[in-house]
Amino acid sequence: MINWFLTEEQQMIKDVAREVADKVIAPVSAKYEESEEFAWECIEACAQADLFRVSIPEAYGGMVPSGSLGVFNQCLVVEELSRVDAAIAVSYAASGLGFYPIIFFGNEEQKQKYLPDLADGKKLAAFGLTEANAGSDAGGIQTKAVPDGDHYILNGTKQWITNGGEADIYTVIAMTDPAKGSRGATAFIVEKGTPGFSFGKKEKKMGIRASATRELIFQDCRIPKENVLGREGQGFIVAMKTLDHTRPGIGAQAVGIAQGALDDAVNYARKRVQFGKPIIAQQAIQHMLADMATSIEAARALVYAVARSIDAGTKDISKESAMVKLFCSDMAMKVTTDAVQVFGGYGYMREYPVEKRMRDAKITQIYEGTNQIQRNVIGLALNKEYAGKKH
Ligand code: COS
Repeated sequence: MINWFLTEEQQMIKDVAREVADKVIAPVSAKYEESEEFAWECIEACAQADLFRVSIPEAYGGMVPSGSLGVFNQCLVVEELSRVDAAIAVSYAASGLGFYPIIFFGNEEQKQKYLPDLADGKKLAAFGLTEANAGSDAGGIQTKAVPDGDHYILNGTKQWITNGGEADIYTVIAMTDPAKGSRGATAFIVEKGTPGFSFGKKEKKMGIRASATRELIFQDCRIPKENVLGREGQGFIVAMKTLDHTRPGIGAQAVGIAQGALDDAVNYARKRVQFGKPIIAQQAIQHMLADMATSIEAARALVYAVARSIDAGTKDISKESAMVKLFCSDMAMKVTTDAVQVFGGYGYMREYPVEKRMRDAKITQIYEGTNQIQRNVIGLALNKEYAGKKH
């Protein structure tokens, strides 16, 4: 076993998350997968276990001391929850995606107003960037926010928003000056219940079925000016900086999913007898399991290194954050596909847990920026880094 040299507090966070995952989530995971209902009882268990506090500053009800960010804590929790159920893990993690912009760009009043309830887990947050015609091309959003006295009027629709309809607090990116392109976007805090703000139908998905994915619909929705996050025109930066800090969490989710698949596969291979011996004694299976275990450890090491680096204050982290998301999600897709293979025909049956893990792994290659976009981010950063260097 690798010693990750967790502090006492980090070990406690990991242990508590594992306990919630094993005792509360595991017994109901299949039920929520089937019904596709939002697993409020699991979210409430996370709240009671103080798991929403791990990435919120102490000053606002969380447990992150000033000078740190809690990204590593968040990764530890997401990994443990994803080992058991990636849908419930993403419902937890998407609240972080929604509240990180408030932590990074919120003013004192906004932080005091919104963060304590999010730290208590009394409320969930969500992040509204994507639109029907603005997925990878996030700068192409069309939702508009037009100033009107001491308000802005929002019109437009956000698509595929995790926690949509369930969350109370939404960070929404809208165009305030479309002529300026990405420099004309602004971030807003929008509360559920604001007149003119409604939700589309719940999407039916390949995986992470217990998570809620809905449209956010704004029709002449009046948002007070004090709900602008950061400055007008800073919305694209708010979104990009947020994603730089949350993509390691997707890496952690992928590691958790893959670890769960490996656990299933090893346990199955030790019991399943063919040709007179457990299939784990067959080298073809042994080698698959060995590759799976090795790639999970490599991915975990990358998540932990980058998350710790972010917490330590490293500023320019876009490239490494993209690398975590890219490497871990591709790893999880491969590991979960191989886990299904180890199970053979049983792996293809919904009665066994591994096909769910394979379906859940797929989204980690897509959301928070497709892996093609991650490669663009990495490639552009390399080009910049090497410009002018002599080799
Ligand atoms: N941090 C700070 N600033 C950033 C940044 C980052 N990580 N990434 C870009 N910017 C800045 C750029 O410096 C540029 O600023 P200037 O206008 O001052 O030059 C501005 O933002 C626009 O950047 P760029 O021209 O690179 O933007 P593009 O429109 O080419 O888009 C990508 C860049 C593709 C990387 C971006 O749109 C992206 O990440 N897309 C995926 C979105 C995503 O993850 N969606 C999932 C939804 S959330 S679940």
